[in-house]
Amino acid sequence: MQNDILDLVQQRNPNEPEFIQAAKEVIDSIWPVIEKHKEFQTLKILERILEPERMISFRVTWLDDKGEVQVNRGYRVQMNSAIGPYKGGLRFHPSVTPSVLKFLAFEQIFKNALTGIPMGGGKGGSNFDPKGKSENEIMKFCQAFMSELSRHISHRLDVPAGDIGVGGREIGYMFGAYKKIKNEFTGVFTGKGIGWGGSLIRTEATGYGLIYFAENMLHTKGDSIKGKTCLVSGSGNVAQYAIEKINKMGGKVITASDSNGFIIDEAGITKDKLEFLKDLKNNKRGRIKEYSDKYKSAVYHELDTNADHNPLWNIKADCAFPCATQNEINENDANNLVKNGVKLVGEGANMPVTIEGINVLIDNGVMYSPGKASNAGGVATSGLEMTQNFMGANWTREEVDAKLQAIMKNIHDTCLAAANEYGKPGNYMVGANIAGFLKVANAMKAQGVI
Ligand code: NDP
Ligand code: 2IT
Repeated sequence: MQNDILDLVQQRNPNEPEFIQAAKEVIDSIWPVIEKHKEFQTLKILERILEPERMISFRVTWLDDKGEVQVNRGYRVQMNSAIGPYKGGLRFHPSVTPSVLKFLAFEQIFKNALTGIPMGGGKGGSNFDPKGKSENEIMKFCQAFMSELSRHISHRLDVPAGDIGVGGREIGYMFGAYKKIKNEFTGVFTGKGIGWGGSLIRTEATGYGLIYFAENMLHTKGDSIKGKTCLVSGSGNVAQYAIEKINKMGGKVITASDSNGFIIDEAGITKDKLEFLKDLKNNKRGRIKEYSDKYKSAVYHELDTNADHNPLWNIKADCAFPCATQNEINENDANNLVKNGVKLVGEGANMPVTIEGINVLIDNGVMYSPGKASNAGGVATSGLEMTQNFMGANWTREEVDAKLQAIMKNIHDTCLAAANEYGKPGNYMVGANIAGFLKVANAMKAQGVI
């Protein structure tokens, strides 16, 4: 029966390895729940949750600075609306495919359920590559993308936000285009600028939330981030604010990366260096290599994409926070982390550790948190932004941060309680999948066969 469902997923979604990987992890984790709740079998809840409610694919045509016509593909996966309007980010990256967006939308269902805020699961994006594009080209692309996506979203139906390649700048252009087309000002996006409907702390929320979650994990062992040496990958939104919070909590971060390579700075990416990194990545749109040109304490390593392991994960440290992209830690990397004494791996990215990698970590007693739990602070704060938009309110930094901390603690405790109840104490992956699934499955059951 369990294998029948996985076979079905494989047959229905051929050539979609990322989606199948995410599905397999969830099916395996929640199987004891399916066995206990026969009604979920009769109602085919699992089969339904694995099928997007709606998937939109569209052409995006735009003119580049040379006056040449460019054609990209845009998507929105509206995966599940059992507990609220579809909610999830948009990714602009050449690697975007239906498989990648379906895995992200699928994970988003459970993540959003864990936040305790009523939000369904969705994700979208385009194979558009923002790298090397002018400001004008980014704006033109965002407007062309919205000329179609605007038909399929609204503040009550589907509320997109940022993800890889989509930050404050892109949200601004897309929100502006939506407002122009629809002739209405609503909270149809989150991650908006402060002063036009955005929430304080939303920019910081994913990285901050990740470290709040890790602190909760360490507290269960009477330990804390203070004094810990940490590895971080990525240098975008999630990585930057994870580094900031680790520094604030008394830890030290010695790595950061981009798709070309990584830097090791044994002296730590301290406050001033982090400000340089933020300016480099967010304003100058530069490469991580420039960090080592500026700071002599750092060494740059070019990434070899054909290698069977990533040397970034082969450095002595206490904690590791993958914050770049999916499948960036494989089985070999996980073995290297264990060998180097890493005691905690917290996922900032979505699905950065492969299934084989997760097994190595868990089998070796490494504390491991899945992205759908530990990176949920971003979407949770998006939920807080939606609430403020509906209320017409603007909460202070302190108010939003306090709510974020409470949400991360609640997700942490919920995962542990579910893992305990199903005989897997300390297994945050099983706990997150079960707790998220139960919430959505019960809502689907209540709403009938639709
Ligand atoms: P950004 O675009 O701000 O940064 C992405 C970073 O990851 C960049 O350093 C980028 O390098 C690197 N990267 C992207 N793709 C690859 C790749 N294929 N190989 C190696 N490095 C890569 O994105 P975010 O920080 O927002 O997102 C990072 C991760 O966190 C993603 O998995 C995202 O889904 C997840 N996430 C994001 C949330 C958010 O609120 N933004 C919320 C929850 C999860 P380069 O500059 O070379 O492209
Ligand atoms: O993966 C994610 O949770 C995000 N990219 C954030 C989604 C959101 O709607 O804030």
